[in-house]
Amino acid sequence: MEVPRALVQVAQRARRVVVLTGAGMSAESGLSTFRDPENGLWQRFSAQHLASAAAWDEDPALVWAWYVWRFECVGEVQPNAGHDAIARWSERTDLAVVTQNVDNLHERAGTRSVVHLHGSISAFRCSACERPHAETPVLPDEPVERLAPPRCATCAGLIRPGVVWFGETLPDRAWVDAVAKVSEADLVLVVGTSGIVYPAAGLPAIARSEGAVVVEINPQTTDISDMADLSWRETAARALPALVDAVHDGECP
Ligand code: BV8
Ligand code: ZN
Repeated sequence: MEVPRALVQVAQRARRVVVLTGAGMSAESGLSTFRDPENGLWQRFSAQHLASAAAWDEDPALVWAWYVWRFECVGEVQPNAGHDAIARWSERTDLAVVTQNVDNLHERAGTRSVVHLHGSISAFRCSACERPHAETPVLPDEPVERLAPPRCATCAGLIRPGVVWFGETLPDRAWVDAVAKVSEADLVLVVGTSGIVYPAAGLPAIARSEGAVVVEINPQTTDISDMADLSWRETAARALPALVDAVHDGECP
């Protein structure tokens, strides 16, 4: 596969690299993105609605069932060649991942520096006293549309997924880390995001304003395409291994 020459040159020179990822990064692992509807049971629901505090207040059993289903999906898939390439690159370069994804595929591929802007689907906590909840949920054999959330052992509050819902602010630490990393980067790769959800979608512009080269990897145009220095219309699992090979081939061992 032909890798854009300008990208290889920038990547070889880059001392600090940040990879911003969205749902498209995990698509080739078999996880649905937010734009292309879930298949089967959940296609009747808008992901953006279910991923909101309003939906939780309205019907916690519906929202809980959806998250337990997604939690199980993440457990059933593997990191793809794109996740693996980023992990390989991170062993030889100062590289950090800043992700909107709540799955743990970057970590399972071996990338150590991962900032989760929107939380993690494998972290659960009490919606009342915020205490972490260690037990991992299990889905009944038959797919269900509604499943009662467990109760907190301390205050009997409802246990919720450790993700950031629409209308909720991002964890301070994660946001401050993300802004610092993109502001110090030489190269920021924006992989598999439609660039619609804020404040995450504002990070590429912050990076550019601080002098980073911004390169988009996405088969489709997005709300970020105009401000990117270069857009490579390719998929994550095809483009990233080719790029990392090209970067390392050019380097003296
Ligand atoms: C907040 C966790 C303070 C849960 C998620 C400014 C302007 C307008 C609106 C707002 C604004 N500021 C705040 C808002 C409101 C809102 C927002 O942005 N709304 C949007 C929809 C307009 N933001 C918030 O509520 C945020 N909180 O701002 O708090 C506040 C509060 C109220 C009012 C003001 C301020 C919290 C947002 C976080 C919500 N939680 N996830 C869960 O996952 O269940 S967001 C969730 O959706 C994901 O984490 C991700 O961020 C987003 C999905 O976007 P993508 O990842 O980009 O995925 P998408 O499906 O859209 O696109 C996939 C892309 O991949 C496509 O481009 C496709 O072409 C590409 N692709 C497909 N296959 C591949 C591929 N690319 C490469 N390879 C492939 N193989
Ligand atoms: Zn509690």
